[in-house]
Parts: sequence; C-alpha cells; structure tokens
Amino acid sequence: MNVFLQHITSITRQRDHALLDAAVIAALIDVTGARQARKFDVLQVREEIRLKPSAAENSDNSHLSHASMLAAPELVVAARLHHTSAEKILPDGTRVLWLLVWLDDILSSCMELLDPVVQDSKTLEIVHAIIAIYANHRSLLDYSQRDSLTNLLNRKTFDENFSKVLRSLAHDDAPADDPQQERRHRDATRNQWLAVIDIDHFKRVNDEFGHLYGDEVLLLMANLIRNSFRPHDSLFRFGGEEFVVLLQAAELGNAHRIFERFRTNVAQHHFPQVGQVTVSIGFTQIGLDATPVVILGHADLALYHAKTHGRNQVCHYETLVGNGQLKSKISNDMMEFF
Ligand code: GH3
Ligand code: MG
Ligand code: MG
Repeated sequence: MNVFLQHITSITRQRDHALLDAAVIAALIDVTGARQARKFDVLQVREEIRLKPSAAENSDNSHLSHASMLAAPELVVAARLHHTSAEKILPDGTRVLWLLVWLDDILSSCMELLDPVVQDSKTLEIVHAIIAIYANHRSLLDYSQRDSLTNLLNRKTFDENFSKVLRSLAHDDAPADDPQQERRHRDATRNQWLAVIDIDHFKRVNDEFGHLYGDEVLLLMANLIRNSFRPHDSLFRFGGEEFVVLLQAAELGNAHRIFERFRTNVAQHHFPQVGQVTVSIGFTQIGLDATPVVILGHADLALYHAKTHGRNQVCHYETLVGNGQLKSKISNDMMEFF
C-alpha cells in the first residue's frame, strides 16, 4: 500500500503531460510487474479506433511520430461497451492488457501492458484506481492549460509549448542513420509555421452588438479554427481576439493554402446577428536558430502589414521581406527591449 501511495504522490505532483504519463507508466509496471507499458492516444473516427503512440513514446523514435495503427478488435469492443479494460493473447504468447482512460465520457487514451505478472483482483483494483486518479489529474491539468471561453490552449501553455517545439526541432536536426528517410520525415513534419490571427474591427462588433455577441463571435471563431486545422497543429487563444496557430506543413505553398482556406472559411461564415466577420493573418516559418520573441515578432509584423493593407488577408513575413515590402525590423536591440 505504501508503494501505491508513493506512486500516487508522484503522479499528482506532475504539471506536464509527458511527465505525468511517465509517472503513471512507472506505477503500472511496478504494481503489475509488466515487462513493458506504454501509452497511446486514441483517435476515433466514426467506427474506427486508431492508436497513436504518445509524444513521450516518440522522443527516441521520431520516425514514428505520425504513425497510428488500427486498434485490435478486443479493444474496439471494450470501447463500444464503455469498459475500462480489454485483454488479448498475441500469437507469440504475449499477454496484452489495455487500460482505457475515459475523460468526460470520451475515450482519450489507453495504457498497454505487456505480460503483467500480477493480475489478482486486489492488484486490478489498485490498477484501476491509478487510472482513475490519472484521469482526474489530467482533467485538472487540461483545465489549467485551456482558455475557459473557447477551450483552446491558453497563452501560458503557448509559452511552455513553444520552447519545447523549438527544442524538438533542434533535436530532429541531429544526423540520422538513414539520411533519405530522415529527409522525407523532416519534409513532412519538421517545417513548422507560426501564424497570428486577429479579428478585423472586432471593437465594432462589441460596440454595435454588445460584449455577449462579441463573446459568441470568439466562440464560433474558435470552432472555425478547430475545424480548419488538423489534430497535430496546435491552436491557442493568445488573448482578446487574437489567436496563434502552430502549423506543420512541408512547404510554404501548403502553409499559405491552409491559412488562406481558413481565412475564406471565416469570411464566408454567417455569424448569427453579427453577419460577416473577417480576420487578418501574419505568418512566418519557425527557424531553428530564432528565439520565440523573434518568431512572434516576425508574425506580428506580417499581421500589421495585412492590417494596414486592407485587412482580410494572409501575409507571409519572409515573402514580404524578400519583396522589399517589409524591412527586417526585429534586431537584437529589440529582443533586449522585449
Ligand atoms: P483591428 O482590425 O485593427 O484588429 O481592429 P480591432 O477593433 O479588432 O482592434 P483591436 O484588436 O485593438 O481591438 C480588440 C478588441 O477586442 C478590444 C476589446 O474590446 C475586444 N476584446 C478583447 N477581449 C475580448 C473578450 O474576451 N470578449 C469580447 N467580447 N471582446 C473582447
Ligand atoms: Mg487585436
Ligand atoms: Mg482586431
């Protein structure tokens, strides 16, 4: 029981998702004697359930970062019946125990244990208690990371995540065993773009229709953002009526098209009572050697250009600088100022 309490203390101490996952995995291995335990995020599209290795799982296997696999039928049945576990014996005799993690009635992730040694009812009770505490703690962590109006990630989370993104880009830059495969992987995943999205003339919405309608527009805007980007892009409400997107796209052309499609989605959307609302977008490529302040500064300059040249448009910082429409203004002096 003491060991159990020690693990609970360690789990509830974590303030970071990856460390929390690691603490739970350590607890599950310790309690069940499993040979291996890992966590998968669950992606559910209609009847199909796919399992994606969690970010922590990927840190040493970056080529797997986007690979997801179909869940075994035993797990699909358990999910359908809202069970908390499922089991299977593989052809090579390995025993697999899946523990399903439900958050607000949605299957969010799944812990996979290989060859658990201890499976008596008392141990299973402890295992399920660990999963329940994990789910509760994750909900709290999610709550502190999100903006309460739109449920997008908040500014604090951006500050924490962005440094991680920059570190992981630098890490991916290390030479690989198979340079060709590494290059393909990098092309597909490594190019990251940061966009700042700002609603045009939002003050007018508040002034004409009142703050409640203003809030409604922010909520609907957040839904449009969620529907216009993919699950592995990160979406933030940065403050007020400003949003930030971290986008993965192979090339500038793709990134531009994706932001442009979002801008059009917004311009064509009918906001109840308010009517048409538009957004201006400034974006930049996230370079390996730049700091968060410089990257955000570049996107902001592109956004400012969009605002001062008619609004309702997407501007790319490096293109503007290349065309001579914008001077590269963010200098070391400015960084010190920030
Ligand atoms: P621009 O096209 O230049 O961006 O014009 P704008 O009117 O959008 O200008 P600005 O970005 O300066 O104004 C933002 C306004 O957003 C000011 C503030 O009243 C409003 N706002 C900020 N946060 C909230 C919020 O949470 N709810 C509502 N309803 N309004 C907000
Ligand atoms: Mg603004
Ligand atoms: Mg605005």
